[in-house]
Amino acid sequence: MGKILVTAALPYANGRVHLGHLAGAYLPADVYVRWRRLKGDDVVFVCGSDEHGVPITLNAIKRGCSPQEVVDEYHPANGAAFAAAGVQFDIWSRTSSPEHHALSQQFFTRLHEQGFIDKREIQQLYSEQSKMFLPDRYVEGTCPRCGNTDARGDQCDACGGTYEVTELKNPRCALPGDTSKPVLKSTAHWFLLLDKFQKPLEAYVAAHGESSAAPWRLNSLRGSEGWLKMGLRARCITRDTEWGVQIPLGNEDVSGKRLYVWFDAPIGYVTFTQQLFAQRGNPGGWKDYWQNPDCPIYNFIGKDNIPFHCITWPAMQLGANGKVPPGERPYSLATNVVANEFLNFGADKFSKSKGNLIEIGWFVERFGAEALRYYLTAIAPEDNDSTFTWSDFAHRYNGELADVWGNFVHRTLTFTHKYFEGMVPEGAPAGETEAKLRAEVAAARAESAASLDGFRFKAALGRVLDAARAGNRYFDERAPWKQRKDDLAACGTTIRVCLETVAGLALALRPFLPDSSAKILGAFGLDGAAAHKAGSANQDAAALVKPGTALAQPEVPFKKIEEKDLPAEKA
Ligand code: B3M
Ligand code: ZN
Repeated sequence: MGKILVTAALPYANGRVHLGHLAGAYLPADVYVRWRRLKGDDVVFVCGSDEHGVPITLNAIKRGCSPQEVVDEYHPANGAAFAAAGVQFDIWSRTSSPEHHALSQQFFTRLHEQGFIDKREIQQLYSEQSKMFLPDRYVEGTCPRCGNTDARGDQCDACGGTYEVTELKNPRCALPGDTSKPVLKSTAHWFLLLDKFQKPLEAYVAAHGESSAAPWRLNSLRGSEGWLKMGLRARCITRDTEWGVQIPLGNEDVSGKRLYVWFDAPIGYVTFTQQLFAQRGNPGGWKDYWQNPDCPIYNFIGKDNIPFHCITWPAMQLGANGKVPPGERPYSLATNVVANEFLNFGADKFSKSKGNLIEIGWFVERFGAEALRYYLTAIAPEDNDSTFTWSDFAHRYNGELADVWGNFVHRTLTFTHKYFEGMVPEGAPAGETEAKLRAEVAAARAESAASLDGFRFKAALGRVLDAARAGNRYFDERAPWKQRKDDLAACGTTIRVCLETVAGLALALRPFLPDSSAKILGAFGLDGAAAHKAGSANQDAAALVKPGTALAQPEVPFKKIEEKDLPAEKA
């Protein structure tokens, strides 16, 4: 029981967030937050739009509008999409706020004053046709690491590598209508001297290694180890652009230059926490999360963000910690960087530019948030990329959520209403078979809890479904529709134990399926959070379901999806 801080990657406000984003960072983060809250922890969950950088300005150029118009459109749209999926941030803020600009400049200054930032004259790609420098995604070309010919200027989606734009092979301009060949031109920029953090970062990553008490997932670990092995090099943290945070160097010519988006974006996690506590009337409260060695911090991200969260951002924090302002303490580094692989759509990547994304709001309108949360957790890309297909979605939703869990809940409650006046029957003393099912439910809850603690969301959900299958098997074996005629007391026992199973598993499903679980628990007159505490203390769902309790009328919790409701596989 304690304070914890959870962050989910700040999505660029250059387009609508889609199912790939949700599965990659936001849904697992939300499930984890709900889980820790059920356990009684004091959780702060922050997120918001990343409104700077080339993804925004390039989109603005393509659409012929200002970057501000782009972010003003997508910031609220994306906030609404997450809300529709039941992802409940404590704050949904944006990096364009003056508070965020000020804090980003403070970080820069703290680092600069200690000699962690250096000015260098460098060669950058430039378009003679568009009369502008071409940072990051303004150019595309061949990845210097893996040879992918569709690599972006600063990062390759195929191998996850990041590099300086000048390392890119066969660069071509990504601006619409600009067919000129990019040329090199010299320009002054500021570099973060990552090499100065090599040793402390090695210690940081090693502390979360495979044999440590709480190891990171292999993707974060291997990525970080790989970077450290290559030896950290200075990284350019400014760009030739008019859009972004001003470089806070009064006596230098910084016109036409701004901080690199990946410098300011992670600082957003801090800014948003500060804004949240300011809103709560406790402006200093953020420090209890960011500058408190007893408060763990968890970053949920997609795998393409690993180097920035495991190397650059901790280096920035370590550097800033060398010069702590009065009234503050050093920043804590993340306890875990929970990175997911990608969710693909059929044979392709979900991609804004390829136009094959599935919007969250659109999906929720058709199939509901619980269907979405169930399926995306069931196929969570935790260790490997995974694939969304419409047929698999229908198959898993119908076959598991509706047929296994929904059916078990429904048949149990319906039977109770039909033959026991809607009240939990007393029944006869339970026998060995009942003890087995109770043990299975307790084991499922305990194992699911352990998986949640270990960020294994897919396993945590699957374990509960297994127990629901056991519930259905028990119901079938006992055949209460027959028992009722031969031995009413035995029939009562069956139904009582099934009702216990329903309540126990609904508790375990709360982080994943908050709405339906609350409804099911509500039918028992159980308030979820309190019931969870009572139930988790002794892992005994039986104690929650007292004979004689009147149950509300059941509803079909999960309506089947029919073939005709599904879009064509590659819509
Ligand atoms: N905006 C990249 C992305 O949306 C970036 C994340 C920032 S997290 C501080 O994947
Ligand atoms: Zn590559």
